[in-house]
Amino acid sequence: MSKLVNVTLPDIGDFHDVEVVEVMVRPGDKVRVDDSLITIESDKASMEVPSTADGVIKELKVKVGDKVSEGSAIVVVEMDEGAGASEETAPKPPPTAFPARAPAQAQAQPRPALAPAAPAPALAPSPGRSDAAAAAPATAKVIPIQSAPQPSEPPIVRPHASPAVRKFARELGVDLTQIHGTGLSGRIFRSDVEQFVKAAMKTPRTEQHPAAPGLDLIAWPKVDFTRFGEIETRPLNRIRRLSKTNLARNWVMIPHVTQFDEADVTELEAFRNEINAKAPKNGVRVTLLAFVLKALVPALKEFPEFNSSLEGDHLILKKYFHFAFAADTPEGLLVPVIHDVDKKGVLEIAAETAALAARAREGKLRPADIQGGCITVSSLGGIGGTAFTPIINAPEVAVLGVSRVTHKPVWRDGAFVPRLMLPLSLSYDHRVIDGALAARFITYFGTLLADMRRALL
Ligand code: CAO
Repeated sequence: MSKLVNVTLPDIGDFHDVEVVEVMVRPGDKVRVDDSLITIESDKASMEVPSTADGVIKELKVKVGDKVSEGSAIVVVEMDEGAGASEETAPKPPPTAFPARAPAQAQAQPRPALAPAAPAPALAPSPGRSDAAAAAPATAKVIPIQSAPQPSEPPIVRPHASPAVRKFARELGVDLTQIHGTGLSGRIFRSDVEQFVKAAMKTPRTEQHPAAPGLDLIAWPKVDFTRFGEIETRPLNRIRRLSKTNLARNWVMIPHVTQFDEADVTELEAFRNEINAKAPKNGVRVTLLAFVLKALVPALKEFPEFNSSLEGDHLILKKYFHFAFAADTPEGLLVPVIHDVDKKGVLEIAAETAALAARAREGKLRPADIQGGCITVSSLGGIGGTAFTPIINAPEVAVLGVSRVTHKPVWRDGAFVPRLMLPLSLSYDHRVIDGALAARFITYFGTLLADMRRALL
């Protein structure tokens, strides 16, 4: 005897019309209680919605791109009578947060902080009816994956663990990705976290890998500013909170060196103005950024170390050319990625840059828009300044800062001639790139911008 259970989206706080960014199951798939069904993503958080029933997926009620809100149907699960279901699906007793499938989960669990799940009243299926419409709603509990898409972060590998175990690990400062769970498919239980902590306590400190080894800093100064005058306290938004921790990590963990240079873009600017004079025809306004991105392709081909990531004692050299660029938005700094720049022309790159920058400012970047970057370009040329020291966007090994072009007298053939010079500030990871290599790279890059025909060679 089987029954159909409608798994629906629970209360996810103030979020409405949240986008489905991933559907992890297909009709016919077997699912267990707590297996993830879909991922939803708002501008504030990503969350997984797990199944509340053991059984077989009978029907998908959503697809990628759909917008869902509390109560939206997600899937219909065909359950064997007597098969496992979370307490949310059972008429009695009142639901606890998680099913009792493992000792660590048997107790009532606190709700995840970002997405409180309000269990819906449990409804029994209509007797005698087996169609999806008659299915009993079973409200799923969403699990926050991350509070925001992280600029150019590698794809998130999310360990299997309940929110309570995650909370427990968080409280102890344990990184769940370091633990191999003893549950099914590596699921991590509270006991696994405890074992991990015990083992770590026994390991000599020198063998451990703390997030910032060797940093023995004094406490941050605590000052009562009100003693000195009027103040206003403004909470950091999500993007600034993420930037704060990422930038701090990158700054302390990567030995940065910044190499400065100037590229002669006199001819390039003349060409760009010519293109833009035809802008209505081309339909796109080309800025220097598009040429900078395009010229990076031959530069990275010539100097592959700049298209790499450091992993332990290995250098991962990438054969693809996906370039990130910093975009200044009202919410803070975001870093969208243009993929396959080597396969695109300057007009296409310019159009895509503008579209991505617009999406970033509207808070509409999709996860794919911010992943896979090889190197970042940070252009402050439209604003001003002569040079700056950009911070590398880990796990990349270099970031190219671009400042405002200015006319400068350049000594040529026995006389000063006015040339349009583009200031470049290249920060690089000195563990991967030697100073001489960086100087060669930036010099070569300058020759490409001075004569873009070289980029075609
Ligand atoms: N020198 C002089 N003028 C420049 C220039 C340069 N290097 N680069 C761009 N400009 C001009 C453009 O041509 C454009 O002029 P018009 O309006 O006359 O056409 C104007 O400046 C504005 O350009 P833009 O900013 O709209 O476009 P862009 O392609 O140059 O840059 C983007 C796009 C998204 C990178 C930019 O808008 C931005 O957000 N920059 C800030 C990045 C940032 O915050 N970096 C710091 C991060 S910490 O490292």
